[in-house]
Amino acid sequence: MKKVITYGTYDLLHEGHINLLRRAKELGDYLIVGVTSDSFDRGRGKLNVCNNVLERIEAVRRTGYADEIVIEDYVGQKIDDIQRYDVDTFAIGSDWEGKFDYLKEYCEVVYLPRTEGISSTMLRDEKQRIIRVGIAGCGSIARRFVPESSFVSGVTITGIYDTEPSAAESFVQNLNTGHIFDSYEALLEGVDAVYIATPHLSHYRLAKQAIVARKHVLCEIPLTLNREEAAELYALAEQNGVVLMEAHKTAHCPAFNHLMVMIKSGVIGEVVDVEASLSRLLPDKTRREFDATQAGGSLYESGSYPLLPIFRLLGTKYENLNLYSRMENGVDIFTKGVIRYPRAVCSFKLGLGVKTEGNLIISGTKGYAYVEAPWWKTDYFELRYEDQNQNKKFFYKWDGDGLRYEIQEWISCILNSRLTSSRLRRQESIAMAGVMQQFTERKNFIEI
Ligand code: C2G
Repeated sequence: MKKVITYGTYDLLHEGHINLLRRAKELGDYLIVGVTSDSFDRGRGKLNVCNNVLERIEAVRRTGYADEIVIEDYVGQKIDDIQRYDVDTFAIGSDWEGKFDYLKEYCEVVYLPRTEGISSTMLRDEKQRIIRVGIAGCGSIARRFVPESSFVSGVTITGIYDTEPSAAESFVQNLNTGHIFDSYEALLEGVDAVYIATPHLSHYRLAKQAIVARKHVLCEIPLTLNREEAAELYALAEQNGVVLMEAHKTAHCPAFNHLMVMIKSGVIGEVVDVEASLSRLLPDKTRREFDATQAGGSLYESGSYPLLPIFRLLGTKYENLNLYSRMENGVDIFTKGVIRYPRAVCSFKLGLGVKTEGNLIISGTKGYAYVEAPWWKTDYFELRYEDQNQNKKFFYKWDGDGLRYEIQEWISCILNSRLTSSRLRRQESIAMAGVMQQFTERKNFIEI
């Protein structure tokens, strides 16, 4: 019996896929079809796949050509499959010509003619609603947003607004994108959604204005520096039927999310301690980050990052939070926070004027997780145990600046009318604003 194997994503299964499967089947007596897993596709940069793996498997099954379907989940699996299933022929479309010649060591490799004029990308574009996004504020993070958004389908950058017209002009010229609006109101009128990347203190006002105008909002961290304001914005977004998301990169990091669900499943036992740190020494003290009138300082700047694993693993109902800060010209150049829960204690360190090891350690009754810096955009972590033979290392992919993951989730929430994302729950975002507020009010606060 001659065995043939072929692989694909088979998203929005179309005539091109069906022709390919038929031709592959005709090459032998038994056809094995490898369908990519969702995480494997994300890992190879396919962020816009519409059907999930179960739907794609079902679509392949319904063609009637596959005698067996397997899931492709890792790089190198093709060699393993060919040997495991004793495959005679590997077949793939001609768009891959030459790319799989390395498999010739294991079996015959055949490139079959690709069907012209049809592709999953084309079908996705046809059925895709395009969300017109406006950008408010054109600092360095907004500059990264534009190229990152090009990896997500369904988004177009319509325009930009900045209080500084010259900054907006150089932004549009350098990035060759959008149109300059001369007021925030005009920007809101011309778009479906807005990305707010302005200084912290304007977030609440701009987000509220957008939500009331029924525009979806992706707002840079920190969403607000006040718990009531954050809660009000989420309630308002719900009433107006729009998506409000805080642009928290770590919340969308694939490795971080996998670590969180593994720990929730008990791989290190009960979590007793989370330590998370992040420091970035900025020598230029004239920057916004050191300006007390613009809510500069370590906690406002990056507190949302360490608070995420703490709140995700232990919840937002802590018993007590103490803050210890080194202040300089009215801003904290270093803050250490200690959060007590009934059966756990967590701490975080943040520095703009103090350097420290930026790692994340989660300690449990059976073992601990170690994530080295930069853990907030990690592609690697380890689970460690008393018996070192049990230790495990996990590797992932983090593409580009990583903003594409949050943009993709935001757009997907908008297109699917999902008002909340499980990646950053409302109560977590509101609790983060509560911590900022406690600092502003100098409650349980000691200057060191
Ligand atoms: N195909 C085709 N004609 C088209 C479109 C796709 O013949 N118009 C073929 C592809 O060449 C491939 C198969 O259909 O052999 C599946 O295509 P995709 O779903 O796009 O999967 P792909 O990204 O090519 O993944 O490990 C996965 C493989 O590398 C292939």
